[in-house]
Amino acid sequence: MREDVVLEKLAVLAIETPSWGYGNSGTRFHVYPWPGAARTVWERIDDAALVHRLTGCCPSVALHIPWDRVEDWTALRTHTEERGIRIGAINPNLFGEDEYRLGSLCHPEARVRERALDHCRECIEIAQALGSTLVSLWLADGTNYPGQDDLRDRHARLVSGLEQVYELLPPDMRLLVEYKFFEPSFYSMDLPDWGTAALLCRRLGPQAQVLVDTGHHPQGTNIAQIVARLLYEGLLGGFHFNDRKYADDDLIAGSMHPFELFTIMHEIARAPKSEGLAFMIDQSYNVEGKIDAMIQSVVNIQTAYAKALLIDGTRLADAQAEGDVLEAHRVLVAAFETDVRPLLARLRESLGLEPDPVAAFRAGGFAEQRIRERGTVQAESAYERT
Ligand code: LRH
Ligand code: MN
Repeated sequence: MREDVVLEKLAVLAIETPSWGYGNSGTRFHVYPWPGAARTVWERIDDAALVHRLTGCCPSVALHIPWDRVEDWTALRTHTEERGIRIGAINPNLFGEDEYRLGSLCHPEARVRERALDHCRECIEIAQALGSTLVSLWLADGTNYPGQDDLRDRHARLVSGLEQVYELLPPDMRLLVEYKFFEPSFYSMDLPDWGTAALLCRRLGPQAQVLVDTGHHPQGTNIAQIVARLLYEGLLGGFHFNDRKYADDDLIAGSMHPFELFTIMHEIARAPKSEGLAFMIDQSYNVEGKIDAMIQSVVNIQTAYAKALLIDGTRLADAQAEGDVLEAHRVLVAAFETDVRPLLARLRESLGLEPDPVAAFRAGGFAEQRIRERGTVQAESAYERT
């Protein structure tokens, strides 16, 4: 693909960052407070705006409710838009209340299912108030032991619950359905895989699409193939990009499996239609700084996409047609091994930005300024909360 076309496509790649990636977060063992980390949704949005200012490609921030709840949604919208970004996906939280022990939309008791539906209704209203057209739903629902609950009944509740959520959507709003194969449930997750999510979205209707979180698959899963299939079926709505070595580690995208991220972006680059796909980051940083880690993730996603756009599609198609297996693979590897840093630097310079946004953050005094303004918040892990 000609370089100018590659630059054009890179210039329209928009990556949404998660508000929850800017605050202190940790594991069940401990939360290590980061000096200057965002303490409130207002500061989390300030940091998301800084990431957009330094990268030029993160015009929206995803919120999680109630983690980001405020009294005055209009004030939050104004605060966000005054800083040059907008509110993106609204994530309901159907796992953070005591009564969700046995699930939310799939809970055996109608009372709890009603409560979960109420929360989804409220999140749709919040999205409307904030000018967002995306509700991104992940369920922690599942069981921990065989026999704990009836698996067919739970699926029936899931179908009924999502149908009721779907009915609540205004015409311009999309529902992203996120699956995960385990955790926090350890025997069955009610929404465990892409197939279940695809069946549900097909049943719900055109406003429902599948969200692929790259950390939510069993080891060895071919995520690029899942993406190719969902694109073919018109059921792919977007991504939660992150990386992992073992489980749902929520590490920097492309930090463990850059070639896997490249193969995923190859499916996106060759897709006839990829407009409207939500490219979102879903990560939390336990031992490193939040803002520069987020910027590094953005850079890694841009890098994977730039390399994918450089794949020689003609040579690839010819080799595939001739059954020249190695040549076909070598065409991909040639693009993957291309150093696209100069290309990305030119893109950023064309936007009036520093060529290396991580270096720009570190040299810009932004971290020091935040430590002066915010200090260091004492954080506590689940264990220490007792
Ligand atoms: C679940 C998940 C989901 C979010 C949460 C922060 O593992 O990926 O997308 O709600 O992380
Ligand atoms: Mn996710």
